[in-house]
Amino acid sequence: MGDDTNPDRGDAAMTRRQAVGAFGLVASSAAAASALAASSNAQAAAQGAPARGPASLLYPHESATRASRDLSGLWRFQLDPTDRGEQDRWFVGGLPTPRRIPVPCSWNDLFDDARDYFGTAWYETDFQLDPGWRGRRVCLRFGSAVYRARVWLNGEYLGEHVGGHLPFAFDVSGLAREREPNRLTVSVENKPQLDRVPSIPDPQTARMYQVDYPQTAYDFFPYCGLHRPVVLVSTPDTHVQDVTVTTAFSGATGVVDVAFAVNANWSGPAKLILTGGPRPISVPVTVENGRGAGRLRVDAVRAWSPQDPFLYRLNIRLGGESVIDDYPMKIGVRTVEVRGSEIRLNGKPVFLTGFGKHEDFAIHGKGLDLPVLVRDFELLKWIGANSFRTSHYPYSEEALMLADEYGFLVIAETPGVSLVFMDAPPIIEARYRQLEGALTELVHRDKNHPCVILWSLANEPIPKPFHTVNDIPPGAVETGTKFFQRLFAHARGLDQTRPVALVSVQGGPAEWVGQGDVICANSYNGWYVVSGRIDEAAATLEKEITGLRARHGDKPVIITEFGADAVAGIHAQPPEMWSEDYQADLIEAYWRTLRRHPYVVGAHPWAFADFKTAQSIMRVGSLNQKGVFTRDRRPKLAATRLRSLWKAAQG
Ligand code: GCB
Repeated sequence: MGDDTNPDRGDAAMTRRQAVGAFGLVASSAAAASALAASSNAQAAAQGAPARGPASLLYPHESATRASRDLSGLWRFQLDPTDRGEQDRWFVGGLPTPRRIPVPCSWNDLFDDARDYFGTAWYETDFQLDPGWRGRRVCLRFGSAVYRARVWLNGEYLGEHVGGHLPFAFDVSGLAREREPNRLTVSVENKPQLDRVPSIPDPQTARMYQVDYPQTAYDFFPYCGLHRPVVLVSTPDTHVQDVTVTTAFSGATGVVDVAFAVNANWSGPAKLILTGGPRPISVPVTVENGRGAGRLRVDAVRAWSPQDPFLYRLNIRLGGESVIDDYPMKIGVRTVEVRGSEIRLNGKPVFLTGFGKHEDFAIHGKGLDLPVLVRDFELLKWIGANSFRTSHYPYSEEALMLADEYGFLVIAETPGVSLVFMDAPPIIEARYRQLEGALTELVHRDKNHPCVILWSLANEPIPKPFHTVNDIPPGAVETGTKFFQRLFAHARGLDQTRPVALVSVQGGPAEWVGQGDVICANSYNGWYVVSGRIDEAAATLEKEITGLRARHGDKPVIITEFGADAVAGIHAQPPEMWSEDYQADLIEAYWRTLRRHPYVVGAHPWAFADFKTAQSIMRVGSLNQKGVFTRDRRPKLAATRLRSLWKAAQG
């Protein structure tokens, strides 16, 4: 936690810079960095600090050449309902009447006046640079801020990032003072807007017959704030900026291709070193104009899989005799592909058991919560799950790293939840650009995780919002078709090594879903439709999946959501809706039906645990209670039922 008194409050040279980049962290931080470089490189030079450049987004793993400091703790915090903070230059003078807030955490469950607050809020902390970092490159890295963050250091504007759930960073070399305290100020704003992703339904065009509070077009609480750690990262001036690892097999030999980038167009010798196998493997590489690439061949390779999630350690080491930079990371050697109606991992078909989840817990909201993360993964193992979907946004990097270690297969989803296509073209285009940017950032962040086997571009896009009485506007389906053609092409351009899909509802529209390599469908027979009738629900499901097969040829199908709300402790015989018995029986009926169709390659009941939603007539206690576990992770009847079904299926 920083000190409340800052001797420098207010006297930093202040140049207010324009916000940069519509959405891109790369664009915004790079543009901000070059703007800053012009004005304050003199200060950097005076401190012997490197000239600023674009900040790397690599996860800040430490090594002999790299260190990081997590600024998590109790920061100062102030709501700004009239948006006066920028005008009144709170980033110079400090927050006028702050209270304490933990970072990372959502603000909504902490303060009564902040639960339904979706405007601008300000965060502030002080830190001292490590004296050992003198003269080194220092970056400031945010794991995630929902939704739009603007950042100042010692009164200097660094830039902004728009869109939650993904990291952004700024090079602050020279700007972070070495001998005096530094003040970091961040404004975070989460106004519900039509042109954002996710968006709200347009009250002008959508006539709603059911309105939630706060109004969201999606079914989870719109938590906001600094949700993931804010970290200072110190690297050598010349450093590895980005790494892409792809793996393949040649017989029993693993083939690991590594391409990497070094800042400032550096050229020189480097080495790739792989350890963890019987003996280290090292390959020399020549870096030219900031680009290096090499291939490691691993004899008798241990392939990564849920059964054996073995990770090798890869070091990208710049320099010859004396090491300039060393970036360490863990990698798994595996392949994933769609062949006919199968998803194949390392050449063998897999069947996905698991859940759609949420980052959600009482009081923390969507703030990174490592104990909950570990407990969830333990429960996933206990129940016999081998996979999960990051519904409905990118999860923390810590979750992905842990999934690599536990051996979970991950469907990694963008924040594109509940997209609709009845709004004006400029709104749809703004959403497209936001989503395309988020997808770029997501693939860039998670491309090296062996656990990620499928990109999900969206969850339940629909021509018009649910709960509206309007007809589907003419052209909405075609507009969506074009939208997804662009998005699929973009995804496939970013990553040729993984299949891509979108998650549909009510099977359609077929023109959108069919663009995927895998057909992912959510299905709520027995709940929203065919309510209360489990046998009929199973018969309707049967028709649904044979319909998907007829429409989409031999592509593999995953039923990515199904289930029923169950209030823990409610029982009924015969089973009826909202009871634990009904939920367990419905899930079992789905499971048995799905298993009769060999092209169905995954069954994910919705959801792993109960989670917070907006207030509505549909959600008892403002919770979606389709969890197989309660919000505090106690198993409902469905959990023990699934455990025996899944264990039996695994033999
Ligand atoms: C869905 C959505 C999910 C909801 C779920 C429900 O189809 O994808 O976000 O929470 O239904 O329970 O209504």
